[in-house]
Amino acid sequence: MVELYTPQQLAFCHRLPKVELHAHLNGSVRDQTIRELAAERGVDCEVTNLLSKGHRTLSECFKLFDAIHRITTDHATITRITCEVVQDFAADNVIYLELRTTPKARPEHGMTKRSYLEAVLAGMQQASNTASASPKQVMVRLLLSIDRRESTQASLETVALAAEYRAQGVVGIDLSGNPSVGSFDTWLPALQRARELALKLTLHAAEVYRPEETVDMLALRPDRLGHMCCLDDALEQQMVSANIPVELCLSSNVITESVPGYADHHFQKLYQAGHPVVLCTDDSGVFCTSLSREYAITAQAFQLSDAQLTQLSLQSIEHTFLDKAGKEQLRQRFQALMASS
Ligand code: 6MZ
Repeated sequence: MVELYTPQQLAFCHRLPKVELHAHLNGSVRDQTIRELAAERGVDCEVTNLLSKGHRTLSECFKLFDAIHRITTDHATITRITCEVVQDFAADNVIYLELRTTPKARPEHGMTKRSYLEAVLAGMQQASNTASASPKQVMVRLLLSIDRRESTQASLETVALAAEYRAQGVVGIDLSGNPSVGSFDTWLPALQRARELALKLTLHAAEVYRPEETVDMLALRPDRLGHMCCLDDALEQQMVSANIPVELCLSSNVITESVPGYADHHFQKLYQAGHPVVLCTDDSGVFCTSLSREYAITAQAFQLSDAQLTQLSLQSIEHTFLDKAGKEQLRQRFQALMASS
């Protein structure tokens, strides 16, 4: 088997201070935690079967998310997984994490979108409390996701919550979920509302080929785009001229077969054209990866030097949803860590 990267590349990428901008909470849960929760709820067979598959199509992925959601139903579990996910990114030398999650109303579990969000914030706080003595500090901000299965009303609720919890670290809105489900006009009112409220916007786009939808998404001029795997020349041109940064998740795209292999990934084309791109994990739990590993895979697939990787990571700071002062503070931390390493 061809090695995806060398141990030296992985070691360098691990040491490199990094910025994660596209990570879904329930897709980033530790394997061990999933197995524990599944065993507690007596559904270990179903979950273990789904987990054990190395390759999974996009639709199989969404079955796995549904299975994970069935075992992360209570507030204490949401708090636990949030804390663990933040700790895992910190341990990987991620210095800034924009975590995203879909607030869920589950009346049967006494959960509302608001109480779900509060449970996530409690997990962020717990991680921050336990990290106070550690040199590996990660600054965390939150994006609230709208799932493509949600109605106009439900997506408007999510946007209202995001605006209300801005002071607690919510910086924007994401549209995600099974790309073959739903129609863009359902969530457009909520996305426009987010704009009016000055929330930042990132959309999962062109994870499958849906050109009419991608045109509508580009017309909204989101602040960032996720994936952009399946484009024709005209759409690609539009994206490039709009200069919208793209969150790229190589392992996710290869495993789900949105792109045929690492060497074929559109990272290369966009990077060489100088288009703003950010390497991300998507779902580190579901795809058994880490941000360091994604950097190492990219380094090997496209022969990037340590200096180019450092630059790529540093430039990611520009595409965060922090304000100018926040970005500057993060740049200084990045430079200080590089100088001391
Ligand atoms: C689109 C994805 C995704 O929100 O419950 N999600 N949406 N494409 C992907 N590529 C593989 N990976 C994850 O985290 C899980 C949810 O994130 C979205 C899906 O809506 C999934 O249900 P949260 O924390």
